[in-house]
Amino acid sequence: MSEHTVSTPGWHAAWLPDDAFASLGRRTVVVLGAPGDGAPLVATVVAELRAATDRSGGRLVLADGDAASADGDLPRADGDTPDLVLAVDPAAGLPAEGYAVERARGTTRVTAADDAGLLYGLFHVVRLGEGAFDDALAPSRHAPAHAVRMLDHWDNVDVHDVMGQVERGFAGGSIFYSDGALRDDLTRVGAYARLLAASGVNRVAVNNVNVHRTEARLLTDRLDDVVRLAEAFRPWGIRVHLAVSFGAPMTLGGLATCDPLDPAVADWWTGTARRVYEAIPDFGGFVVKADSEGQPGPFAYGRDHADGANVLARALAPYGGVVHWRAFVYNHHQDWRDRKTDRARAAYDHFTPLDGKFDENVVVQVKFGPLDFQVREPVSPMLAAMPRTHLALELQVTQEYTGQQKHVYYLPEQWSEVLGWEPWGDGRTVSDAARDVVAVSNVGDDRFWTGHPLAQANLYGFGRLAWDPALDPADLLDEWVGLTFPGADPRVQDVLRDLMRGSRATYEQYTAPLGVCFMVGPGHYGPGVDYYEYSPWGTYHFADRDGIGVDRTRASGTGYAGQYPEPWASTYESLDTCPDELLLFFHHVPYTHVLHSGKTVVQHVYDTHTDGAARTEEMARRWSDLDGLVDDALFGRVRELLAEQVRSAGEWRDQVRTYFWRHSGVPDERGGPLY
Ligand code: GCW
Repeated sequence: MSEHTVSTPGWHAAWLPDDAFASLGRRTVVVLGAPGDGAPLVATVVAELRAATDRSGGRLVLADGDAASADGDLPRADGDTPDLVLAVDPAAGLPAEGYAVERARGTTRVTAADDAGLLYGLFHVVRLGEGAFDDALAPSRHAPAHAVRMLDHWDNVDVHDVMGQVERGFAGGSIFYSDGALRDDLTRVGAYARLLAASGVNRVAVNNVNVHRTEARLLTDRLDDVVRLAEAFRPWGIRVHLAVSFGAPMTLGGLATCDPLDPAVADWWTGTARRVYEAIPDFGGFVVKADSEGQPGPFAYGRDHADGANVLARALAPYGGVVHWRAFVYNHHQDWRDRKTDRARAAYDHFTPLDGKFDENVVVQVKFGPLDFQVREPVSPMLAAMPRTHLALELQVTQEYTGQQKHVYYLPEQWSEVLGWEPWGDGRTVSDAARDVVAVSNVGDDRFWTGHPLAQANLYGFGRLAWDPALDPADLLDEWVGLTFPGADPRVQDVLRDLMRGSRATYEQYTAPLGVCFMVGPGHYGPGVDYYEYSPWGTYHFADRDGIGVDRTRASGTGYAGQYPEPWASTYESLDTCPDELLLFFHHVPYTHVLHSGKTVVQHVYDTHTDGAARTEEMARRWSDLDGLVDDALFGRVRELLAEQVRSAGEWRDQVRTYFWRHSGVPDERGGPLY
């Protein structure tokens, strides 16, 4: 539990405070053809509109008729022209979950493809605020770029001895489970589902991919818990998925094997999936971490990952379910003396030979980089190497390596870079290559949901970017500020822009430099330059008195650079063209190597660490300008966390600078302190 967990009931409204609905709530709103037409999300929309209009003095009219009949003659609400009309119109030619917005003759119309589209259209109007009723509003059409926009919770039912209630959770306990059981009161889960729907998320996996004993049983005798969670998410258009253990036929089914090619194993999965769908007809599917960090998998039987994934997929297929099969497979028993094994190569080496062998309802889920959610690593080459396999891009909203929700780190800046990256340099992006977009949630039972109140923007930004990867993170930030702090003094927006824009770059400045990765201490927080260097999990920088970095070239290194298509294989291979920010990921160079920026590696490290840490001090000063302008509890929490960020950044600065000094013997030409 974090020290921030409060026991009093109640939680922060995040991006849906009542005031965010004020513009809408003052208006006359008509919903056509609702409710009771077997579209439960329409009832959700109506309830939202009713609450908003009741609060702010507007009027809600539920009118008969379909969208088409209202085309010329908008329904009158007792003689008034309605300000807003919402209708589902399957004939409008919109993609699933899509909607169109237009304004004519004083009325704004939202036309939706289906009931989910109506819900997303409603939240679009909320985001627009007064702008939704401005005659200058330009017509627009909206549909998600990715049909599956999923959050994975690494929540445990039982508190795990090492990982706690939520693995890599930095916001208190789980909102689902407490001390070995599903919570009785799921009101807060409903509030969470509402926030997610407003950001565009439509799937949630409700338990940790490291599936321990109790959690495994969510699939069988604890299925009722999943039924209840599905009920809480359903009104918000969110389908529930479950992380399952590949070993379940043995641990739960009592079989002697979990060999995917054994017919008894296939039967067990078939029967189990049938029972799940009897209880939860809209169940989404399974998420599986197999042969990864100690989790069971097909390797024990000499089978490959396609054999493993397909047996589960076939059990789900009759019901339209999918398997998200994670590609996070690598040797975590490495020997630092072995210079050939390269963790970065592992997923590609294991999976790309299987391209085309996965069933239609398998989605191979790939972390965005080849290592593990680092502040800077290249985009995984696997995302460009499996054209005949459905892929999901996996991001991490929880800030495991990125400051653990103690540091301000606005992740959409990084995600937007990843989603828009062009593996072939020809306009096709990662977003085009990945069918689904998934991220590990950063939410817990903390009153601000995310520990650091500003980390709410990451959760919000994830949903919005999964819907539309082309959105500008700076615009998204303003959008989030507008919703979260409606009507606030303009200084609130100024300060938040100042703190959050470029915050990823700041974090990168004072932590592991130039793409070197890790350098973190125990628990993945704070500096630990050599902490992982001699561990079995991988070796990340090979620093000695002459130089630093991992040679991953084809010519003389691990060959990882050759996993990329052109133009990147050559770009990364060559010292002349490798981008500075990834230099030490791909090359081992002397400390005096001159970067494209004109600085030496060592001077770059000195300068960035000095400047990055100084920047956090400025951030803390800027925040103090908001005293009295935002909610006191929120103000206090952020102030406290900024103080920790300043402390931690100073520690990073001093340890990394000193490490480089002691290894290189090169003094800092700017003359800052070295120890
Ligand atoms: O980054 C690592 C984490 C593990 C996590 C694993 C994974 C759930 O340190 O805690 O396990 O990744 O993604 O499976």
